[in-house]
Amino acid sequence: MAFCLKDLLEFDDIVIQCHDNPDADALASGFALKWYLDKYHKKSRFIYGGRAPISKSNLVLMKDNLGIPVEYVTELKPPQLLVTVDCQYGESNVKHFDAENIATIDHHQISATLPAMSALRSNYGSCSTIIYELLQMEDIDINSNVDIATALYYGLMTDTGGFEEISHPSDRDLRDYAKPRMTDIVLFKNSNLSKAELVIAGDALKHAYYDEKLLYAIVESKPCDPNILGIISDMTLEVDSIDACLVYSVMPFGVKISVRSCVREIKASELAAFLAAGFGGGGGHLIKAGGLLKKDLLEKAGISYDNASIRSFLDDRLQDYFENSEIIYANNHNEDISTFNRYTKKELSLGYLRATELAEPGTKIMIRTFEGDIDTTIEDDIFIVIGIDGEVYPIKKEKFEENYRLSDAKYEYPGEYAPSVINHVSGERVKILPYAKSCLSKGGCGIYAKKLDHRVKVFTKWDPEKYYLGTEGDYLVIRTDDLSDMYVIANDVFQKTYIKEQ
Ligand SMILES: [Mn+2]
Repeated sequence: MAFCLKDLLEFDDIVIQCHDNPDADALASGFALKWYLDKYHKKSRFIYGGRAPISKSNLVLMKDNLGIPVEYVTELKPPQLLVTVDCQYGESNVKHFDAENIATIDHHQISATLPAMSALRSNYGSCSTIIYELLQMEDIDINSNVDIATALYYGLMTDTGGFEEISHPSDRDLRDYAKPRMTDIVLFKNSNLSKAELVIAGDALKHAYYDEKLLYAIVESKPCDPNILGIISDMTLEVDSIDACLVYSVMPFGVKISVRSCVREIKASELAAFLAAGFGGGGGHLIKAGGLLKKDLLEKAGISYDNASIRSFLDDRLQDYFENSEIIYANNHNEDISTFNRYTKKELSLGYLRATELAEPGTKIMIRTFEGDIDTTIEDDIFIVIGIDGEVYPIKKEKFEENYRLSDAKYEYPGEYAPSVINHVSGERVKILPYAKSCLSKGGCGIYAKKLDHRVKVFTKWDPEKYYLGTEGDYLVIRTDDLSDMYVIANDVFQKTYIKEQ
């Protein structure tokens, strides 16, 4: 059974703990969780340990204005249950307290074994988003308490660089759903930086390293608020001879990174994910992205946690990224297909529904999926197809009938984020899975494909703005009936979708 908040109600003596040096996301998460426990008259406390109580002005304001009952403690009588939020028990930035039982709610990469009671969603932008979803599962509306809505919104905002680095649809759901007190948000936002931090930004920029050949910059900043990193990277990217930059800071708990790119050959989100792969997580958008490499995971991999080692590690990763990526512009590219094999598409079981089941024809809607938001208009002849990985796309009736046939089998959704549709007129949100039925894709379409042994970015003839990334193990694919139609298919999707021709 998946973890839900009700599980916590089994206990009577509960302590919620967030990481040392709490940030807004940690404060918001603990605050909302305590609010939930209070509703059920459970005795609970919200605490944190570490070197010192919070002093950053935006956090002090947040605590005071929203009435967050958080306590700085140095000792704790072992509670019956300790719930860690925005962190995991036993991590180096989480002060150790004994407890009879442990639960964890966190959005970072797993650093050790998780307790049985845990909600860990590593690809979420904030822990606030997880708490929002867990509350929603219990039918509790965060907007019924404006202090809670404000805290969760601000928690997500600060953990995703002012929403610029959001990538998960659940994060977009919280951003769009929450109704915060905007005067507070504006106030917190403008109390974010101290004069000392502005000096840190200046110092960091003074010592920027520029790679004149590969046109990137790397900047180390002293430990500071992650927002400062975003400000430094925004400024660095504006330099005329810079295409991309990495700004980082070695914090007590991990290396915070901020990545920017202004060329189509580098997606900031992908570069951030690449730099953090195996050590934490990174993501965001084409131009702006961020991430975290956790101290515990770096040390586990034998990288010593001092500034010089971190720098040379990041330097190597960047060099690797820039030197070992092949770029293909499908429009004027001649691939030697003699090294490719021929494959045929298998018949696949998918889901579909008619768009008119969701709203009246003519209604403008937004389909929210794992890959992003798609705007479209409901029409009589529009079908919505749900692919093998849960990806969702609209398709014309004609195309649907040509490429798919209906099936009587019960539809089962394969993805993790249940796609929904937002009606732009009424603002209403409709889950689409209850309407989904089964269909089969007709097989037969032939391709040439080759397994990749290096990183490749393909600009297809359809979209010259954005590339498709293939890494080792993925497949480079060319249509047999159009050799200029090249793209990349991820290894797992390829195995599920294609079969080698005899
Ligand atoms: Mn967080």
